[in-house]
Amino acid sequence: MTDNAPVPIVAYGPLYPYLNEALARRFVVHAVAADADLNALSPDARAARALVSFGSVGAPAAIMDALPKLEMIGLFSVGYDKVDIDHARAKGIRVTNTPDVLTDDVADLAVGLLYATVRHMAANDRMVRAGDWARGGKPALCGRVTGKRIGILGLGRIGRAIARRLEPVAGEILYHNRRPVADAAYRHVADALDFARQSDVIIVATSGGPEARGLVDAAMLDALGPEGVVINISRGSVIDEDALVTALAERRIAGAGLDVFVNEPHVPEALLAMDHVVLQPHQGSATVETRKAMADLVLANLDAWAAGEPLLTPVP
Ligand code: 8YV
Repeated sequence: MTDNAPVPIVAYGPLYPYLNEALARRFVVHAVAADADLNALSPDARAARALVSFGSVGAPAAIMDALPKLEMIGLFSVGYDKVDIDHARAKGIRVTNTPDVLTDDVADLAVGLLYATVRHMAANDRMVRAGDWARGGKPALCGRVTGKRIGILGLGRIGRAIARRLEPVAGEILYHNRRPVADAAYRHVADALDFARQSDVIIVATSGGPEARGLVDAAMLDALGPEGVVINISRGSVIDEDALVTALAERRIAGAGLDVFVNEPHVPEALLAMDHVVLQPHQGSATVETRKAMADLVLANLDAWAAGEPLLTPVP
């Protein structure tokens, strides 16, 4: 910082209230809606030197171009697929995210979704509430989790945390990454279709973005097969969503547990009527403790930037 004048920043899209309040104590905050007309920004907002944004809103090139003094983007998420990283790099804008602090909660949700899906927990809950059980209805028998071959697609921080949780119950844990992970005790399967064929469950834990788009396609779902289950806590775009809906509708796979979708908050209509699907409104990191830890990490990065110190968690 060059002087002690209050630093203007932009809060882009809705933010978590605790974060909003903490930002307001440090900076002059200009709220800009995610769908705002960027040509109509006030001169004060255009003077912003930092921008804070939710993962689902990110920072497209247009908002960076609309803020000529922008130096730093503090992202309230680990995934930065909605930030135009190349554009930020070209403009010398630094970007931070919130890794590690959310790993355990996202992994917990993945495991919860696995059990909920395989054990028909959401459908059975609906059955009890509807009074069908009391009227003598018999829930269908379900599959089991214990002994299953769990395929982790993307053995990064979150993938490993999921694997650790499932070690005591899995028949085997295998993973598919571009390259084997040096210190991982699990079996690496280099070919995506082989990986799907050898898995009973695929848990999608890879990071999103263009390279991962449509990684799980119709061929992979068919390789997983009619007893197979897909869990996704990563990004909706990693799965070809149309192919997934069709495979579920045609029972070419057994079920899916989904926390993320291509066009959030909109979920493909067909999924809403399927009992073999468990749906969550993108809740991976949404615990009181983790959302606070994420906000604190955004703030710590901004404080470091404002003090001219090294950023804590810069996006690589
Ligand atoms: C967030 C997430 O809920 O961190 C991520 O990448 O997907 C979630 O933790 C969401 O993006 C909020 O910013």
